[in-house]
Amino acid sequence: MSTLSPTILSELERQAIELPSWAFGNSGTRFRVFGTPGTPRDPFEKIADAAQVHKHTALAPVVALHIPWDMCDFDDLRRHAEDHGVALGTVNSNTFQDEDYKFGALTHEDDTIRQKAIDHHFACIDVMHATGSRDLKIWLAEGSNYPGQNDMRARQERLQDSLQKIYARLGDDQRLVLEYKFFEPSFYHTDVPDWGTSYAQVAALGDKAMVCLDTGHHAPGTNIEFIVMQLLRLGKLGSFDFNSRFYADDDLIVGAADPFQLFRILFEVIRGGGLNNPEVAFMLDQCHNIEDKIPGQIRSVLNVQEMTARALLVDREALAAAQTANDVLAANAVFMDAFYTDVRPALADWRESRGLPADPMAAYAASGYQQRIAADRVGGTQAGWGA
Ligand code: PSV
Ligand code: MN
Repeated sequence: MSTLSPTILSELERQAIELPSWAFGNSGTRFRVFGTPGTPRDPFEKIADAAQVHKHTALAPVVALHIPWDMCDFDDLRRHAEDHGVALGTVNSNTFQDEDYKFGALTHEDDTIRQKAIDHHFACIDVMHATGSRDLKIWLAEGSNYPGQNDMRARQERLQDSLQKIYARLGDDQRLVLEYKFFEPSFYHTDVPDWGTSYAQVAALGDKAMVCLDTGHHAPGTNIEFIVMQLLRLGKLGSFDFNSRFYADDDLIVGAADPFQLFRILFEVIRGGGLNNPEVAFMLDQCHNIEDKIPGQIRSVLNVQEMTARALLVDREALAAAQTANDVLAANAVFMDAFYTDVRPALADWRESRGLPADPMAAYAASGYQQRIAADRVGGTQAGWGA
C-alpha cells in the first residue's frame, strides 16, 4: 500500500472540483437522447443531486450553471444550494441554440444579432451577481463549413470587439474565461479553435480574462500537458473542463479513456503551481448518456483525486536530478513509478479517517437515493441538453 505523506494529504484535502449542472440532466447524441428515471426536472433538483456527490466525496462543493437552461429565481437557488452544502459557481453562456445564431453570435456580420449575443452575456453577468459566481465561461459554436464561406479575419475583429464589451461589464471580482474547441459544430473553421487564439483574444482584454482548457477539445495526439504548462507559465490558465474522449468531443468520464494523460496533465498543474490555486478552477464538463448520472460524477471526481495523488507522488528532486544529468531512462522511471502506484487503498483509509465512506460509489449505491428520486420525480419534464 502506498503511503501518502501529510503534505500530500493536505493538498488533497483542499482539492475542490466544480460539477456541471447539465451532467445531471439527460443528454445523448444527435441520434438519441435517453431518459433516466429520477432525472431532475429543474435546477433545484440538479443541485440536490450534485450535493450527493459532495456528500460522499467532500470533493465537489460548487456547481456550475448554464444559462438559459438553469433560469430560475437565483436568490432561491443560492439559498437552496447553501442548504444542501454547496455553492453556485461558473456561469456558462449559451449562444448555440437560437435560430438567430445560425451564422454566428459574437462574430455575426449583422450588428443587431451580435448585440443580442452580447446582451445575453450581460444577462449572464447579472445572474453572476445574484449567485455570487466569479466566472463567466464562454464557449462559442461559431465558424464556417466551407472554404471561402466567411472572412475569417473580420470575424476575429468582431469577436474581439464583442468580448471587449462583455469584459467591460464584469465586476471587479469577476472573470471571463474563453474556451476553445478545434471543430464542431463548424467543420471547416472555428472562430476560437485553439489555445493560441483564445490566449490572443483574452490577452488583449486584460487581467480578468483567462483561457479555459477543455480536455476533450483537441485533435487526437495533442500534447495537452504542454498547453497546460504554457498557459500556467503565461499566467492565463483560468479553468479546466475535465472529461475524456476517444474520438471527438465525447464528454466521457474524466480519466476513463486515458488515465495516463490525466496523470500527465495533473503533474504539469502541480509543477506549474496550479493545484489548489484559486486562479485555476477545476471543473467537469461531462454528459452521462447511458450511465447513472450521480455515480458518473462521483466516479469522475474520484478519478481526478486519484490521479492528483499519483502526480503528487512524483519524486520531483530525483526527477530534476535525472533531467539535469540527461539520464533519459532514469527520469522516465521516476515519472512512471508514481503513475504505477496504486493510491486507492491509502485514499480509502484516509477518507474513513475523515468520516467519509471508504468507497463512495458503494456508499451512494447503498444510500437508496437513486431509488428515491426515481420514485419521487414523476411527472414534469426531465431536464436535458437544451431543456
Ligand atoms: C460543447 O462542446 C461544450 O461541451 C463546451 O465544452 C462547453 O463547455 C459545454 O458544451 C457547455 O456549453
Ligand atoms: Mn467544455
